[in-house]
Amino acid sequence: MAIKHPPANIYPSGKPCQMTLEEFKEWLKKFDSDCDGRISKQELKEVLRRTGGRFTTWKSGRGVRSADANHDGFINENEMSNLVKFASKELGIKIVSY
Ligand SMILES: [Ca+2]
Ligand SMILES: [Ca+2]
Repeated sequence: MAIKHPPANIYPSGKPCQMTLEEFKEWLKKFDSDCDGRISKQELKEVLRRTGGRFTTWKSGRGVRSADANHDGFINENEMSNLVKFASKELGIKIVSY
């Protein structure tokens, strides 16, 4: 398994992160390995693998499906905010607004 990206800065203190929605979007973009501006199911799977390693394809598929408002199979920038609920539940990331 080739590591293509520099390690994403997740859980820097070993605790679930707090980030704003803007930071969350920036963070997600680190996982956009084909740089098309959207997060595919495959890319979301990588997010899950990096954050916990114990998450399944099924869960990543579910994350994409629940956030994918226009049902094209990808999370675009507008739809990323729909991932917030998924992120807080499955990834332990707290999205704060300030
Ligand atoms: Ca992508
Ligand atoms: Ca979509």
